[in-house]
Amino acid sequence: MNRILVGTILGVFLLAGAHADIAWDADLKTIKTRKTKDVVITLRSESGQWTQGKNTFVLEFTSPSSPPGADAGQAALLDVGQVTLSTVMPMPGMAPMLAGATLTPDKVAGRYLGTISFPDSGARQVTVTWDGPAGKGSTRFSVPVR
Ligand SMILES: [Cu+2]
Repeated sequence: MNRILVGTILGVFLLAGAHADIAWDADLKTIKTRKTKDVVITLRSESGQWTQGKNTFVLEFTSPSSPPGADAGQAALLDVGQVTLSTVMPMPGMAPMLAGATLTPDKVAGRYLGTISFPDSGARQVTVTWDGPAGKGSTRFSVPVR
């Protein structure tokens, strides 16, 4: 491959990457914010809600001492290391429905890209755990699936 072609391909990748970052920061709506004494967890997605089927989302950990309303400004993000997100839907008279998210750390510590699938709608009990340089903990909260 000649140099110009390689340069062009790299350029296209870089542009695509930059565009994706802008889309995230600007266009994501908050699904849920959960504040604990150690961290503030913010769940965000393009639509601002989880729906039946496959969902992509962003999970961010920030410091509780950040200014109110500060979204994931890099300075406020906390490096919480290993993170899991699991959900359960209690169903009367039946085994609870379980679904776990696949989480991938973003380039910036404290932000994770997630996917999760829900076979039906209804409220989910969500458990998030973290274990890293900024401490270790877990919290539970409820999120509706539309
Ligand atoms: Cu269910």
